[in-house]
Amino acid sequence: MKRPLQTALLTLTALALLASTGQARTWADIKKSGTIKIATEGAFPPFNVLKGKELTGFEVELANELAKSLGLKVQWVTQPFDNLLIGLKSDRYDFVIASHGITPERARAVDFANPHYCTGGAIVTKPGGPMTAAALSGKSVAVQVGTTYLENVRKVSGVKDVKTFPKDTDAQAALMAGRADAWVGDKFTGIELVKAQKGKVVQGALLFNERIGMAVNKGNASLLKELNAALTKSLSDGSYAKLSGKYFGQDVRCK
Ligand code: LYS
Repeated sequence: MKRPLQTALLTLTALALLASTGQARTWADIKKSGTIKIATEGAFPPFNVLKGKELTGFEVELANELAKSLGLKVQWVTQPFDNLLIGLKSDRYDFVIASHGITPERARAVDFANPHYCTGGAIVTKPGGPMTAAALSGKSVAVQVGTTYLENVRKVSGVKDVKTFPKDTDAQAALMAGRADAWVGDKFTGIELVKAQKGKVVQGALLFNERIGMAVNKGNASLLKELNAALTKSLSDGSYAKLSGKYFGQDVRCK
């Protein structure tokens, strides 16, 4: 892809302009049907990952628990990351949980729930590679398209080449294969990669911090209210802490 920044900006602008079809199901509609339709990417371990036919991960389990506490069955949909908010705007599902950073641009197109975790974008490289923003000068960096990683890498001055990939795992593979000097991605995903690669890569500096939230279609206040209430309950009754401990060995809620 030649012009990742321009493409990303166009996508966001198009997204903000895309009129909702006005068919978003309200809380009353969803409650009546008994089933909530949730979309995720399914390619972002350990948050959401499709293993064979099984969809799992921290966000998948969290959303399943929230739906259960709301008395609903779940129907999951998986979509490439940069299609997720577009599908939401077209009312193809009720909400998205796919590690979206809450940004002003996205918040013009969709409404975000209270954050369900806090994280940051980190540099991962091979030993001896660039570990800081300054060290990225003159280097090539692999990132997933449509992400806050891309947005933030573009702000680092002097980067020689930003290589974009449809999937985060492809961007990681580019680093491993030596086709990029660094990969920028989620710090928790980075920790997993470092573990899996057993010393072949190391994690460097954080480029930015972000709050991650579920998204509903713009104006779907009744659904947003229920999601926030279920999340608040999970955060206070110990179920969130238990799930976070299972996946990360720590509590990843925003403090
Ligand atoms: N947190 C990043 C963002 O908001 C990426 C999330 C998912 C990447 N597969 O863009």
